[in-house]
Amino acid sequence: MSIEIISLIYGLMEDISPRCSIMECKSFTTLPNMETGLHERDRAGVQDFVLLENYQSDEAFIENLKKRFKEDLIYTYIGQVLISVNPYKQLPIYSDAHVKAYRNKHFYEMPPHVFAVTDNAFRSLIEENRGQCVLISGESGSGKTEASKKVLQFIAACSGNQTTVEGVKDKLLKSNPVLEAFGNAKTNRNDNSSRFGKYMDIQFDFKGAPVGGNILNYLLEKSRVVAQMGGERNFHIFYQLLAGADETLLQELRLERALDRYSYLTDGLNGSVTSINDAESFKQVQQALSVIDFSKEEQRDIFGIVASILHLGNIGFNEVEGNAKVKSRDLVVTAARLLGVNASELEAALTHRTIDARGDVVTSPLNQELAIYARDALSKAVYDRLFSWLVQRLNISLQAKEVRGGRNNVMGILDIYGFEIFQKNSLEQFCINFCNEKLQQLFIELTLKSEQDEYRREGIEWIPVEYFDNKVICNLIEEKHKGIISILDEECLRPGEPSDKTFLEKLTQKLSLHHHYVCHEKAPAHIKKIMLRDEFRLVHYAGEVTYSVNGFLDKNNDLLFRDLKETLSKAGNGIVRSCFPEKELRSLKRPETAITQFRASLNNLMDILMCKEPSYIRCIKPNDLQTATIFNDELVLHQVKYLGLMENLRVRRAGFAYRRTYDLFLERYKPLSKSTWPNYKGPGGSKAGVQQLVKDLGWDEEKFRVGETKLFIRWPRTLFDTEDAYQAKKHDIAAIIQAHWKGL
Ligand code: AD9
Ligand code: MG
Repeated sequence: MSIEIISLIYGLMEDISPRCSIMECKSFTTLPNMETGLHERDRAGVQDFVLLENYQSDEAFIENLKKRFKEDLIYTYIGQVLISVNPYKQLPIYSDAHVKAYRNKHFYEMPPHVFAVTDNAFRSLIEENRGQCVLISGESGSGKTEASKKVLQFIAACSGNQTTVEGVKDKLLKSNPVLEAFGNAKTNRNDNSSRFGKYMDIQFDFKGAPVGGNILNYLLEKSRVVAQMGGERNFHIFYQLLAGADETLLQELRLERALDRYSYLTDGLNGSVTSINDAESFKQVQQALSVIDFSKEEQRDIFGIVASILHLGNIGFNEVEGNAKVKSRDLVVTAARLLGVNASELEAALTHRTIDARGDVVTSPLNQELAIYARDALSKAVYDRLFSWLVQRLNISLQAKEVRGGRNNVMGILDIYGFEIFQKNSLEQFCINFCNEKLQQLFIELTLKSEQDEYRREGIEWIPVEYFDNKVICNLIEEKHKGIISILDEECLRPGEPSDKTFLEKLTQKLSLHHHYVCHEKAPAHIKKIMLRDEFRLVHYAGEVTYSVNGFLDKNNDLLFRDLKETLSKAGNGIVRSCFPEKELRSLKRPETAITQFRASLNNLMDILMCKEPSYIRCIKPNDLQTATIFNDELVLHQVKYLGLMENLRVRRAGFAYRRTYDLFLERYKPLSKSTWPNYKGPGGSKAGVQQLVKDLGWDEEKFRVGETKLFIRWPRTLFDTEDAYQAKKHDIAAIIQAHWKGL
């Protein structure tokens, strides 16, 4: 066989080798399959915004998303960032066949999909041993949690299938219904809104089989346990238990099915939601708990706690000479039995407060208002700690027995509450929106900034693209001594009589000149009209939010009277006892404030994410009505803007849409020129080879730039034409080989 024919065969084999596929996929950022890519482009917009003719125009951007949404094409790329528009209906695009179709494919070989992003990350993890994280962002109801489930589904479906691995996968998948039952609730924006943040790490062995996992949870919105806004519900588990428990369990827990019997369930929406089947979900939760190895006793304790909270909520108080008295002792007895504490002790703890001032122990009675406060604080604390206990317990079950892969064999999935603007916004929204600011900061660091840094590093001449860097808002919130968090903590810890009002005064005094802080006095007339005196306003990257300071200090102090802690530390219910350890009572250190704990856990999360290779899924909701039929241009545009998608696209387009290392470019396209086929033999290595190749291809100067290590290509068309030429050449080559074999 001639040397030329051998080289031809070699060239073709290279083309389909796995080594080639992963590297191409990472460096050839946008190479659509000529059939699916172009076909789909013609059918409904472009599948990568980089291909959009009028890429500077907001209207064109929205039009493209809308066109695709109407055709049920909910995914679109900007380079490697996936944009996902919530379809609000089940689409037949997540089947096993789809998993298979996306497995081991070049990123752009198939239409955009959450599976493509996952496959890409998964292969980087396995083949390059690089820790990965999938960052999912977007506002409440935009589809983050659903996307995170699809990521998990794909990983579970396409990784190892030995019995041990199946067990781990089952547990990972089953952790979702449990966490959602206890951590999600119906809000006015989303019937299944996550009221906590979740970061899940999946650990793999060196063969790519999942061997364990770990979940970090962030700030559960525990105030929901005792009060909900109109139209909203408490956490799902309360309704699930009442609807799904059998008669024996209900009797054991002294519960009745009627929701209106429970004061903690009657604030908001008193009833069921059509999209939710509570009884069915309860069965799933019970089944999931069994799969995750929760013992019968643990399950009994968990539901005992949930029931005890419903009973606690019904405990009312009279006031006699300024002292609170429990109205119905029966309820205290029932709650005490479920928690495993002494009823008289619980009653006393609900109506008294003991203060230990350096050895001077003084017990004083509470008035009615304070007793209600103590009761609600107890319910919130018990629920909150039960939730954290559940996560810890899940982690024990998910712990890898033995990890043989490197420590980088981890893929993280971040699904955290979206940006929130409510009618009334309190400390919870402040924390949630702060978290979103930090994630946007990470996006800027890792995507917009790093993209531009690459041009600089590669020595490519480049006009920087302006983008809004929200670091200024992060600083406003978290800067030491000067930021809102420091001011809040200072006020909480200050002796004297700090109050929400004095906190607001301090804020205004220190921050009124900041461009992103608006106080009532200095607000422009049209804002002043809608602002109350106990409110401040922040200009977040995603929009302006007015916060009411009412309750800020109280929520931040997160006080649970000592008497209650002491009672619970002796509980017969094992979970309660472990959630309120005695050593906490003995500690002389003042517990950290809620916001300080939150900031520390967020910064820890940022550190984890910074050292991983990120994949982005940016979720968008098409309307506020949770319906499949409406695409609200204005609402979508707002999200596109604040998610920084236009800037993201501009950065990708203004520069060079594609880049590829010289070695890889030459390896693939060397058949297109005599000077590089079968190998480039001139001086200067692959860089010079590529320069020669593009010269032979007749590319003009405008189309590309030569970087230090990579070739940068400005327009997609250039690459498509080259790829077309390559495909044609491949056919010619195949024909030559066939003819050669026939002739032998
Ligand atoms: V929140 O910040 O937790 O309040 P998410 O998590 O962004 O919010 P979620 O994933 O819960 O939103 O999606 C809201 C609802 O939209 C889901 O309950 C589904 O009914 C619907 N949804 C979202 N994504 C999809 C999808 N890919 N296919 C079908 C979807 N329905
Ligand atoms: Mg969610």
